[in-house]
Amino acid sequence: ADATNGNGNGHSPYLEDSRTGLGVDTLKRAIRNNLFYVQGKFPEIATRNDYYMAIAYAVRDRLLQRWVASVKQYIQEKHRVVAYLSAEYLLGPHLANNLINLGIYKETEQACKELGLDLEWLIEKEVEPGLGNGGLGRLAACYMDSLATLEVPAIGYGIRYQFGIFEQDIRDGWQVEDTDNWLRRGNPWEIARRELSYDIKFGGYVQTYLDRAGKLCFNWIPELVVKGVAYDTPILGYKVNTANTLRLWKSEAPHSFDFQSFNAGDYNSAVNSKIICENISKVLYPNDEQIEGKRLRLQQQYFFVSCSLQDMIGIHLRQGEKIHDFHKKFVVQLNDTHPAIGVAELMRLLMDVHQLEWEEAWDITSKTFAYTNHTLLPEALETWDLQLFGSVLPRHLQLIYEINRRFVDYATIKLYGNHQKISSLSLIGEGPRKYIKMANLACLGSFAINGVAALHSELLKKTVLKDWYELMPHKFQNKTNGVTPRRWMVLANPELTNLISGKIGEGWIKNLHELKQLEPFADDPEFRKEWMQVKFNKKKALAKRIKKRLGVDVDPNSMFDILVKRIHEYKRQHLKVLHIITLYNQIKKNPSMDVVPRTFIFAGKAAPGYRKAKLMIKLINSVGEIVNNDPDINGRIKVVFYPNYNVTNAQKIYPAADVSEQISTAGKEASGTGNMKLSLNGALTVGTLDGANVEIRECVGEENFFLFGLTADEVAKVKSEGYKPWDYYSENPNLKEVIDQINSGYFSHLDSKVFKELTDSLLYDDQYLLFADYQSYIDTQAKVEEAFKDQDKWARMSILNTARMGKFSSDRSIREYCDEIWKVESVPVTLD
Ligand code: CGF
Repeated sequence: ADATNGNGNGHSPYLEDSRTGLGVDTLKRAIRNNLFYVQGKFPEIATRNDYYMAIAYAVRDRLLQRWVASVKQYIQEKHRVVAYLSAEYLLGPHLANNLINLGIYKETEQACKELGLDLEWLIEKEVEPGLGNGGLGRLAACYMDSLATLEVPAIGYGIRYQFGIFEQDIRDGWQVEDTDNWLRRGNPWEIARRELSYDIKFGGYVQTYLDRAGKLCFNWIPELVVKGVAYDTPILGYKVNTANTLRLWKSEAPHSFDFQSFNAGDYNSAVNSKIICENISKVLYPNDEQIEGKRLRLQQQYFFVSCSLQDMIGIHLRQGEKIHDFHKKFVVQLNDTHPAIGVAELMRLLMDVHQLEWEEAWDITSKTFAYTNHTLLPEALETWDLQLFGSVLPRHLQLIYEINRRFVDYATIKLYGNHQKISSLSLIGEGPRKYIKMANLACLGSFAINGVAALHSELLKKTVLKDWYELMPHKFQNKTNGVTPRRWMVLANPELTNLISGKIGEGWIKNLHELKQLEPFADDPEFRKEWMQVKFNKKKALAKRIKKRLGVDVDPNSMFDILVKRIHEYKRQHLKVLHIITLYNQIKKNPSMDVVPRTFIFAGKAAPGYRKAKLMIKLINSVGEIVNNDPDINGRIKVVFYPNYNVTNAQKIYPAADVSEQISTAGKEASGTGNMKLSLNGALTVGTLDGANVEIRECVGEENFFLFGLTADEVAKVKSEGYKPWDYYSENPNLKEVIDQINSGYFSHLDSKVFKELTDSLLYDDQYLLFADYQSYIDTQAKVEEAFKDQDKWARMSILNTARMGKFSSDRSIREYCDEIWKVESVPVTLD
């Protein structure tokens, strides 16, 4: 097979298959028609965006047939449905993905060509919907893809943020943020369902009264009512007819204008309520693994959860079913605790709106929800100040008190006398200020609780959810994360896709375990050559982008050593910097030394309020400035910080990686999913035994993985024995030299204060044990360098990495969720 443009066994994932009934000519006509009828343009005056829109609408039309058929069939046949509740969906651009899943990439490319257009150039025009921060939101997007591909009836519910994750620029080495106005040119992939809206209450107070039968009733009189309007995006599976719905809620004022105030001459308050309502879905909070105890954030969470539950109940009742059977129709997955308020909201809806008694309402609720935990950082577990909570959701505060009262009664009997445990399990935290513990609400209200990698799920049971595990062990499960091979291989790396399919066919795209069949080709010198040629081409393409974006020349023959993810102390980007400076010092002392040329590529966003993370970005850029321009180094090592890491950029970076850096402190990263995408694209991992690294290493073989650092148990032990980073610093001359150099201002134009906050935190605290792992990391990097010198051996290891990644498809994860938690089945959709 031709590595760059062949299509293997005559099959290509880009070739239209017979079901779609689409040919090049029809597509051309559709594009021309859309340009005229939708954009109101003709070729002479059409812009690049006009053509992008014309193609997008042509493709959307092809999706709609499948979408309508899916909805119709689900309604008629009344299947059990998964509702995935997530405050974030990091979808990435739609066009290319939909072309691949429809199987019409090649046809569309040809149609464009015949119209004098370059499809790739138009694809690049798409502004991605960045409605997520990082791993958690991207996981939700991969899961939506797999649910549809596996033909499982599912609805994704979330928020249609007007502004997604900020755009990052780097100025003078510092991160600067700009708003992400992703809707500025319109969004051809969504359909506004204005007829589908719900009223959401906030604030106010609760009236209590007895009804005629003497039953105690509650009437929530809100201070504010907001309207949630549904915006639907079809999510098509790969070469199936299933197109599921991603339903995102936009907040609006129930009446767009307060005419009473306006007529009374009070223009400000007339528009004020509109602004307050619209603010709720205005912007995504840019924090990953950090809690933001802000009123608006709580309002966002409640807003989308209430809209979604009301919507589900509506669907259920419209199908002629009884409210009592709600949990048989829907299983609701809580993606982290952000939607955990759903537990109290479903109780409210069942009791206050649908008049069920407490016992039955609780029975239904606790059979409906399942909860995925994504973090081991205790500080990232969400809590809400009780007073704030009560002022936003007074009725829910009452319900939570009552849920808790009943639970504490139960726990008191079960855990007789163990007050400490009972208070740790309580939904309400005591202290100078009381607070609501959302993880506890999620654990209590869910029938299943899962971690996202084997190690993470084990550690949950021993640490942050220990008491829950001891009380309710039957609820605990593990569901190791996965990534969709459609976006992360077929779309991001068509060259490798074709090379692989040329040898083993295309089955692996839907059944990633089939990649195993590649293993024997690792021994084929010709295949190894082709494999490395694809890698080289991808590195060349990335080098070109780096040059264009940053003006830095990087050599595609050098080792591309890649560390891309959110910037966080526990992810230890600064450990990588310590390695780079160590290497720099070695070369400075011995300029003629034989060193493998390396390009260190970083990318990632820091939460705007996270000072140390922003300082880490500045450090990377400052070191780059010195290293890249030092004549003694002579280009042998280069440091690049690629700005604005998002799905679009990730698709360009992963395929070009030789080395994947997964260097978090063991016991801190729940799973990681970048580690999977990089390894799938043939990168070799340098990693700690953390998150899913553990399972990746098991699968690819320890000889194809560069392990370093303390284990999670060792980390705990070192800490409990009184960790003293200063000792490591004073006893390791290379480490000392590096830290002193940073502190001397060597990388900051002799300003010795710039990085002091960072170096002080390492010297006197070093929560994430960089110093303890430093030497092991340096030694392992020397092994990486040695291995890279033998390119043929490296190629073998790289092929085996890809070949053994079968487990890490999100299809496998979703299958497990379906079988072991959700109890839902595939429903193949038929087209009329
Ligand atoms: O979720 C994360 C990521 N930061 O979004 N967590 N949260 N919260 C974890 O840190 C990752 O390890 C994990 O892969 C991801 C998705 O589960």
